[in-house]
Amino acid sequence: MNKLLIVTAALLLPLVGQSQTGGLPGFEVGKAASLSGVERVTQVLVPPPAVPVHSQVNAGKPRIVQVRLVIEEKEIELAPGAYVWAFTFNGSVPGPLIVAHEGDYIELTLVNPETSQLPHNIDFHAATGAMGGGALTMVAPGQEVVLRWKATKPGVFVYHCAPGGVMVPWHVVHGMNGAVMILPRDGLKDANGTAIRYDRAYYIGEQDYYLPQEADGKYKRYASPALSLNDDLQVMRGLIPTHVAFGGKVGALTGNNAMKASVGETVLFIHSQANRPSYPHLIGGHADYLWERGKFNDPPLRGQESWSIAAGSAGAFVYTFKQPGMYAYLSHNLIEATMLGAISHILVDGKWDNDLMQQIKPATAIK
Ligand code: CU1
Repeated sequence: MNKLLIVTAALLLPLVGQSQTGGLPGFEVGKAASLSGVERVTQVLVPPPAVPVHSQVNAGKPRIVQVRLVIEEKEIELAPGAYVWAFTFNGSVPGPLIVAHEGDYIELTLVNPETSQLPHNIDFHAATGAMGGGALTMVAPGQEVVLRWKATKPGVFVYHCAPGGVMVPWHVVHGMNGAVMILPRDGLKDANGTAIRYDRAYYIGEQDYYLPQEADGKYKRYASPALSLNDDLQVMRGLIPTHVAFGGKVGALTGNNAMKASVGETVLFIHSQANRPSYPHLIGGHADYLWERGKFNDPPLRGQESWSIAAGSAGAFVYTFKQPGMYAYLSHNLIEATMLGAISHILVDGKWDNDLMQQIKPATAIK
């Protein structure tokens, strides 16, 4: 009998060895499609507001898009005298935009260097299962992990760190979020199916911060992120941010840091907010085509003045600039725009069109 058991066990061992792994622990795992022969491309990620080089249409077969995110915890001065321990993907707040096409696979290597003090992971709103991948990507300092997920939904989507409980908002409001853009394989379209193409694209990640202050109003500064935790939570509980930055810092995209465009150019803007709503508006322009909820299977709205970005989502719009000058793209909660930092600039060159707007008489004293 014992001999029979040993023989049976020996026969079963190869089957056990063949069982699928890689899924959520505790569940039977189905086999992935064979990806042998599928083209692999490495995407070079860039700090926002830049977006990676990409094609707007990809009529070819789905590919595996390899990306690498290295976590960096570092103190930044987000406004004069206002410091925060930023938790970043690849060093930027927000993290870089990742671009792929519907049907592609994203293969992420997430690296948490030994120099980090905290564990981190990543939840992709564009992905399916395992807390958006958060349950399969937790990495302690000194670890790295590789996760592959299939892009089944076209649109723009948030990603963010989600290490559990109150750590989720704490990491998110310390900058640990970004966005993914999954383009339809045949590109963007209007409600009639007519192609929409853009000449350039910008990614604006809106970041709310909750900085503790001294009794005299000065912002507190901490020797490590953990030391700020209790004070941070007190401010976060009030739900009123001390800063709301377009880009990781107040003024990151204004003045000399303005985004650039030219009259006649069609620009795609992607805007994400991982933690609270926003109300974008382009002063002196419009959203010619707007995917307010950021999902490209929906027909875009046309000619919009202001719109909403839901907490934990991204939206996208295109605008063809018709006049030169400095534009402000902001949250039309004007208090947040002017007092907390929720504003960016776009410097547009080109020729003014008097038909669209003309000052008939300069300001002079009333007669
Ligand atoms: Cu994190």
